[in-house]
Amino acid sequence: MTSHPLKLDSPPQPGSSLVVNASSLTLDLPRPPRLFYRHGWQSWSLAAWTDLTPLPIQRPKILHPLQTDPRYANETSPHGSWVAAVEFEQDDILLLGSLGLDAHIWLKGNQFEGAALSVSKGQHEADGCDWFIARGDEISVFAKYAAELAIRLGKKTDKPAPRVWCSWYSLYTSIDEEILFRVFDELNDLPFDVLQVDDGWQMSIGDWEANEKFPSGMNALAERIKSTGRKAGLWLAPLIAVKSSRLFRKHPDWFLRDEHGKFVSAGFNWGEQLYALDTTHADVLTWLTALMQQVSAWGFDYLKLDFLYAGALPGKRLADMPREAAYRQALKTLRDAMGHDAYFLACGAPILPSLGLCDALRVGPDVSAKWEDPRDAALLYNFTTPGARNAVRTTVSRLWLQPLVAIDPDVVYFAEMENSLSREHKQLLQDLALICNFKAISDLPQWMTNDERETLREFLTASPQVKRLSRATFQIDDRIVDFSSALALPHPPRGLMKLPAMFMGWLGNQPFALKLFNRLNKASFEKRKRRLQAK
Ligand code: 9PG
Repeated sequence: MTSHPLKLDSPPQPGSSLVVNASSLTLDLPRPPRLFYRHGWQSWSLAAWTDLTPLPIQRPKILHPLQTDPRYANETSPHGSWVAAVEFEQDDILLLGSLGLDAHIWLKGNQFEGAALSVSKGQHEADGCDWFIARGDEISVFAKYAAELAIRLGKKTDKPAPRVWCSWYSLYTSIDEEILFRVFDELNDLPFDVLQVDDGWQMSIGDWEANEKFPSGMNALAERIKSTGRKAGLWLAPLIAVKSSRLFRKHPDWFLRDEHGKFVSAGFNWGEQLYALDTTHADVLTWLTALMQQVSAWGFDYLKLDFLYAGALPGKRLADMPREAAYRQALKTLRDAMGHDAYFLACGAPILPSLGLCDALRVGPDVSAKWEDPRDAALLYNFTTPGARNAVRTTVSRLWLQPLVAIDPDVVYFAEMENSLSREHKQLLQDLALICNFKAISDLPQWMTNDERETLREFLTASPQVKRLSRATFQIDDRIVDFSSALALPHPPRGLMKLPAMFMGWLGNQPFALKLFNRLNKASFEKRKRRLQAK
């Protein structure tokens, strides 16, 4: 079927919806809206209801490939990946959502514009691109959209929601087997289903073997966890590598390049430039399969696969296929190779193309033990960096995905120690985890008082009744929880504040500054570890 551009002069009546097939779509709005629902590309990218003024371009630009869809990072009109909505007044929302994988939507003046990119470039998808349009109250238009997506992409598995202890938000990369074994022992009486080892165990980004901090090897690590009857969890970022890795040095031809033959940047992290595998290479898929088989042979059966966006970055692939299709093929290969009994959490992952292929999906940025970093929020206008407020804002704005996949709001905190969140903010995170029914924690047992430990135990065993009351409010058993304080965006830098904003944007773009920042961070994690060892 060939798909054509389509122009619709009037949207559906309130309470109704329709599906149309078009390569691109223009939809006249019946009246000027007051709010816009912006949906970011991948787990960490901003999703929020905002007013109609264009948002400043988030900084620094060097991080665009790992924080946004780099293809649209410099757009100024309100826009979003796959789905957008406008609010005319309370309970009167118009949603335009793609049912295909490669669409982008803009609000231009009084019109929605949607484009399905592989189609408009002439590479017709076999069945064209379907678009879903609905008008009504927010909860029901998003629910109808989710139901249409479930038909096309698949939905939630019936695996029980895991209760996870994850090493990242306390030890960061400063993990070693001695410290983890101690933590596992001291957590023993708490009802966790998964103990998950995060970043820090591997030789290098690209070389997924135990480093010198894990002398007993990965088998022993998984065995130690499984001997207590729990699932062994492991973090990996299988679709990226750094240039210094053996993988990159051995197979530079496996990495994604642009049309000029230059390696495509997958962003900058750990003080290094990141590169993306081109998953349309048969050899890359074979390597990914072997990697997943290795990880499951070690004994890990809960996998947090991270930085997955790299598989869908724009670039010139060996096989000419839409980037989202290339990504989905890679994800399916990873999924099949790890086994369907394993629990698969996708992170840093493009949202729509991950549906149906993973058990859980991170739907917001990382939390941290801080509410908000004023440098990132007010100067860089970046809402994808770690922080509790950023995580709550984007996760609450993506709760409509719940019928499709288990949604991971990231970890919550209980300990006072090493944490600057107020009690109220800790409670908001815990409440959001109850709403998502995805409970993950990183607090170290050594940090917790007896009371904190008991509160954590209650949290892990709770299964409250949850009811959504409005965009920002929920009823959890007999309590009302209000997330409004997290949802708003701060003002863009104004007046004299524009100067430090420009300076920070420039500084954040310099590899030397990011390297230095990374070193300082690492030093503080190491210091924290020494404090712990002294206890
Ligand atoms: C390990 C971490 C943790 C964490 C993941 C991911 O620059 N960034 O925008 C950026 C965002 C998230 C991030 C790293 C960098 O963290 O979400 O849970 O596993 O990797 O390195």
